[in-house]
Amino acid sequence: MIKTLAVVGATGAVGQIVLEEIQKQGVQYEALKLLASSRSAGKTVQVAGQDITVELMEPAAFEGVDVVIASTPDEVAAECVPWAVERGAVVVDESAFYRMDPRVPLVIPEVNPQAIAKHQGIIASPNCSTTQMVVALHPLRQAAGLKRVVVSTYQAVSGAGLAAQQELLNNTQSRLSGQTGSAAIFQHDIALNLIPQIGSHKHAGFTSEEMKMVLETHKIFEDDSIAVNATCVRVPVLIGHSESIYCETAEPLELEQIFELFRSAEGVTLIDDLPNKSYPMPRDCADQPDVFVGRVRKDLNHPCGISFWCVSDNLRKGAATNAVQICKLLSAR
Ligand code: 2RA
Repeated sequence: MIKTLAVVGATGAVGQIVLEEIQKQGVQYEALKLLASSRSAGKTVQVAGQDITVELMEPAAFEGVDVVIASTPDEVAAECVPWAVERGAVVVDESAFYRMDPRVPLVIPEVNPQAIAKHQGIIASPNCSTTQMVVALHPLRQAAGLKRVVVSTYQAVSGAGLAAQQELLNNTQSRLSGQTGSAAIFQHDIALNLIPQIGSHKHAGFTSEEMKMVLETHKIFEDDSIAVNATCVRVPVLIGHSESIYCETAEPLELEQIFELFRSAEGVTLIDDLPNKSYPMPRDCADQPDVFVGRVRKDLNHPCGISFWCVSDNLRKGAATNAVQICKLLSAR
């Protein structure tokens, strides 16, 4: 049982789902504090039938707090997470700011729950596009090792926040009425379009989002030898990131073994029936906690090559659900 649990960024898109997941996953706490910036402080939020007033996120607000779940932009996390840690709290942070810090475990409870034992006050939750890919690859890697991954993502606009969802809706309406949409949040008009850029240029022609998929995968699996190659694309979908994943295991697996591994993997749901047009699609996977896998095939030319399609709600398993699962792990210790 956690004595005082604080949710930072409680009024944001992910923060609201964090509050829902805390109840759904049955996280036990004595007191719940909601913290946010001055824009949202003073608002009232209903949690489990109770009205809670959002308090201003400032250093003193973390006095007496035991566990924090923080869903904020990187620059806010850089400032406020140390306020909580200095006052003795353990922070589950969803931003990218601390993910690659060697003192900070990067945790997906289905994959590397043991890593939380090494925390020094901060535990990071991975990027949404990494999380769903790693959850899906984990059973294959456990059974047959993992040498190489080539992934192309089809990422929903909600990964860029609530205003980005509105931009897609407004721009689609503009396009349908023959006008040009604006590009305030995205690099180009996203309506009826695809944008092969998420984040900024980071390394050797790869974007920051693509490099997150490489580096975070290495850190979670504790194996820098896995060759990961990512292309990240923004698509005009509201919720649910999709990924076309090709991987090569170290040992060959039979197709039926691969199906069985996906069927029995924790946090994975297999939907694979091509003749009956059954496979995961983002609209069906929204509001679901799992990582969905389908279109599973063996490479026609390589005995260890496997292709599959992977979809997950980026705001849930990609963010809030994973963070609350980490919080549950912490409170069980
Ligand atoms: C996105 N992965 O989809 C990012 C959010 N962390 O924009």
